This record gives sequence, structure tokens and C-alpha cells, in this order.
Amino acid sequence: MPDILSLGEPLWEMSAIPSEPGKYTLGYGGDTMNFCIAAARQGASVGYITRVGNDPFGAQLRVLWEDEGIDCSQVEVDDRASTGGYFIHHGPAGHQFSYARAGSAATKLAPGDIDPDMVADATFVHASGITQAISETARAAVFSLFREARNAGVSTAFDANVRTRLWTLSEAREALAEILPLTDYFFPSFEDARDLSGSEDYETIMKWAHSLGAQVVLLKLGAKGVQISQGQGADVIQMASFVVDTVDATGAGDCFAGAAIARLVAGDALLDAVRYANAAAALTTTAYGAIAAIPNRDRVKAFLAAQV
Ligand code: KDG
Repeated sequence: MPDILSLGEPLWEMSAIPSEPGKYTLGYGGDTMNFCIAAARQGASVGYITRVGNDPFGAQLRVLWEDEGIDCSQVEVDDRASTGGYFIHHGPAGHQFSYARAGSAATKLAPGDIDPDMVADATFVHASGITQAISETARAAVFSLFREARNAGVSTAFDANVRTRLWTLSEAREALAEILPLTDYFFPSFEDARDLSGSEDYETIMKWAHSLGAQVVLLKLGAKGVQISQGQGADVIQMASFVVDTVDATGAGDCFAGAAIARLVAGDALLDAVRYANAAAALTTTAYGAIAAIPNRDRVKAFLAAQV
């Protein structure tokens, strides 16, 4: 059975080709899928809990996951709903998403999709604010997954991934307050933490996250690196990012979390796992699309070895 289980929605992805207006490259994304692929490419044993439509996108996703060595035993195929999708447009302010996912197969995820035996056998479970946002039943499934994990002594990782096109900030806050008491590793981006907490100050953000129940907080600062707090009152450590030629940051945060959890499962100490994940996330930004650029372990190791 897989060591790492993630719950969420995979999406087809149409990424605008900047040099050819009106043209798109078909790919695949979805924050939890990006997470699974990032962890699998670092050598971890990963399972995805999700639902896809009985359509060509769902079928291609399954082939993709099998090629990546991801366990698909918890993937349901829905005859009455489609696989969700999104478009990425790139502009001077970065990337912008447009969704085609309302009523998708993954919105039917529910607590019954969580297999307690599989959870008890894992080392880590993972979900995100997007999984919570896509439907009430998916949100309940996240809660069930984390509660089962807690009861079984399995570690939990949660990425805030706030998407205000899916729900309001106040709904996101309420759902976060429900899940952080069950969260061992919390991965908010600075922008999400600022919007959710109402503060731009790193120290206040850390206190806020711990006061809601998060144990370890990894505050993702993009090109500035990451701040790490290992508990209320613990010293906060800032680790710089690596300098690369960034073209598209889509999925970099997901890759960071996937690579970090993969390394923790492999036995790394937290700071070693974070340094490794920083390198993996930086490499992900050097090409367009969510998953095409996620590096494998050899590439990350070679990149780290080339740093002095
Ligand atoms: O983090 C990148 C994801 O946002 C992207 O792959 C699409 O999951 C996605 C979403 O819902 O925005």
C-alpha cells in the first residue's frame, strides 16, 4: 500500500502559448495531482484518491498516473460527470487560471471514498484548500481523511491553496479552522497566509497558524524561499530559494510540498527535506505548465550537487 495518499481533483490543462496567441498546449494539472507526481518523481510510493469522468481526459489521466507509478486503486470513474479542466493565461503579473470544473466528477468525492485501512497503512496523507472548496462532500472527505489519519498516528499535510474563484475568503477561513487542528505540516503560500490571516507580518502569520492548530508551518515565499516554524514559540528559520530562470510558477508550491513530504518519508530531517524541496520547486518554474517541468530525483540531486 502507498506511503503517501493525496485527496483532490485532477484537471485537464490548456496552457496559452505566449508566442502564438489563441493557441494552447494540452497538459494536466490540479494541485493534488501535481503534489502526487512531484512526490512520485522523487521515488516515493504514492496513491491518489480521486474521481474522474468516463471521458478521454479521465482515461489519459489514468495512463499518466500509471506511467508515474502512482497507485490508482482509489480512483473512481463517474459515468455521469466530466473530468474538470482549466486554462492558464500568462501575463506580466504571472499566471491566471480560468476554470471549467463546476459539477465535475471530483466534486462528487465524499467521506465514503476514504478507506480507513489504506490510511492506517500510510505514513502521510495530504489534501488542500482546493479539495475542500470544490464541494461540501469533498470538504467532508478531507476532514474524514485527516481524522482517520490522526486516529491511526499517520502524519497529515495540508496546503492552503486559496482559490477565490471557487469560494469566498470567509468560507476558506472557516474550512481552514476545521482542518488545522488535525494538521501536522501546513504549507501556505505567503499570499494565501496574508489573505487568510489578515497580516503581512511573518511572525504574526506563524502565530496565527499555530494558534489554529498547525504543528509545523512551512510558509512559501516564492523566489524568497521559505520560512519554517516547528511549533508555537519555536525559532523561525528562513531558507533561501535557488536562483533559476523562471518562466511559469504554476504548480511550484505543489511540487515543493510533494518533494518535501517524499523526503520526510525517506527519512530526511525537516531542514534537509526543505532544502531539497526548494530545489525541486525552483526547477519546476523553468518551463510552462504544471507537471511537465516537475523534476525527478536525479535532476534535483544533480542540481543540488552543482550548487556551491
Ligand atoms: O497550484 C497549481 C494549481 O492551481 C493548478 O494546477 C490548478 O489545481 C489547480 C487549481 O485548482 O487552481
